[in-house]
Amino acid sequence: MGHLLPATLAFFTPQSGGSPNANQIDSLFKVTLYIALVIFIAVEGGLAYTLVRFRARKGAVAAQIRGNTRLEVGWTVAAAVILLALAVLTFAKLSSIQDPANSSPNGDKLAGSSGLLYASAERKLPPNGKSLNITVIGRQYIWQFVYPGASEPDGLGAPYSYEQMVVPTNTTITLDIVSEDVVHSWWIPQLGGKFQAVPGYHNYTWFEVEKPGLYRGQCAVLCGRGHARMIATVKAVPPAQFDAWLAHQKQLIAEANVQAKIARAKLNAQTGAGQVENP
Ligand SMILES: [Cu+2]
Repeated sequence: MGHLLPATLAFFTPQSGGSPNANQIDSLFKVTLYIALVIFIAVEGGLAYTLVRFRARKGAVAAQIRGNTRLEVGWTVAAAVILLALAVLTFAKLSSIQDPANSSPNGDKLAGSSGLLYASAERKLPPNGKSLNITVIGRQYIWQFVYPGASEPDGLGAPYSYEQMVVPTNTTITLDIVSEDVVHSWWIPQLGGKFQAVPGYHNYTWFEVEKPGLYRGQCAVLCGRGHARMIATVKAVPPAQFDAWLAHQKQLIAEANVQAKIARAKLNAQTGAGQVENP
């Protein structure tokens, strides 16, 4: 029974618990919800009471009331005060939702590889300037994630993964969200709000996962026939495990590229150079 109320409320409130910004959104929502609940109960209770107390009776004559200045001024001022309080609270919390915070002390060290640091005039960085930046690329119908660690000066050779993003726990992750074709929408509810991936534009957000685990999401805007299959998961693992995974992923991609190069050379030898793309 003690779990019933929190469980019911959780059904009506945003998912949270994955990242500090998602928790802030959740607490803002709950403040508004509780105020609305009190007003809802007061209004509906008053209505129900009035219906019963002043129901039609034989011989009863209804009182004819024409306005009540004090009451009307009262509810107008009260509504304005509530609105103002909610606005002040929202703006007070907004920066901690939008702006990335520093990683926790036991997060990934983000040291040793300058590729892990990212600077941009538009992107907001944590106060210490350090975050793990991942580029989220939306395309029909799969999400691609590009991690820092480009091996070539033009930015190529960076490790990447599809559908599942792997991140270190307790580390500020900044996202650079782009699209290759149509508008998609990046959304992992437990890790914060929705962000559109719009062709030609960059959108930025961030999160920090405390607990290792899987956080699920789904492209949140209808982007074509395969939209339903455009799922996304974020897998949070301890920093050491992440570093090992990233190195392994990089190695797998390098090996696959070597195999592709051999296959291309073989095809070119059979068909003549220029017959195969990217010789
Ligand atoms: Cu999509």
